[in-house]
Amino acid sequence: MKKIIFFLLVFVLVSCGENADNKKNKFEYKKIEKKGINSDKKSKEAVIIINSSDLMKFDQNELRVFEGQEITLTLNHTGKMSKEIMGHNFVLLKKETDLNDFAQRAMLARENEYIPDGDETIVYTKLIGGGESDTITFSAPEKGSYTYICTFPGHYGLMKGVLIVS
Ligand SMILES: [Cu+2]
Repeated sequence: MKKIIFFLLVFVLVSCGENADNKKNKFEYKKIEKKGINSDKKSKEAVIIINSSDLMKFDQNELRVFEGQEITLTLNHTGKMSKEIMGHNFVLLKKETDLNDFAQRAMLARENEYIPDGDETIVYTKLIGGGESDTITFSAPEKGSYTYICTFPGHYGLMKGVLIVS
C-alpha cells in the first residue's frame, strides 16, 4: 500500500511539473509572436521581421509604426520551395492604389519579379524562395493605413496585410 501511495505522489508531482512547463512555453510563444509588430513611439527606428513559408502566408497581417520612423524590414522565407514555384515578396502600396488592378498587372510582370510598371509602390523587397531572406529600409510614410501584399501570381488574396502609421 505504501508503494502505491508513493507512485501516486510521484505521478502528481510529475504532472504538476509538466503543467508548469506548458504555461512557460505558452508565455514565451506569445512574447515572440508580438516581437516586431509594435514599435516604441520614442524610438527613431522600428525593426520588423515577417516570416513567410511554403504555406503562402505572412505571419503578420498588421504592422504598427510611427510617422517618420526609420523602418528596417526583413522578409524571411522559411519554406523549401523555389521562388519559381512559391516565390514571395513584400510590396507596400500607396494609399490610393487599386489593389485588384495592381495585382493583375503584377501577375504579368514576371521578368521584373512581378513588380509592374507604374508608381503605386512605396517600397518592395526582392522576390525570394525557400531559405532566403531580404531586408529593406525605408521611412514610415505619413499617418494612415497602407496595404502590403505578395505579388507572386495568385498570392495576394492570402498574402496581404496593413501597415498602420500613427
Ligand atoms: Cu507569395
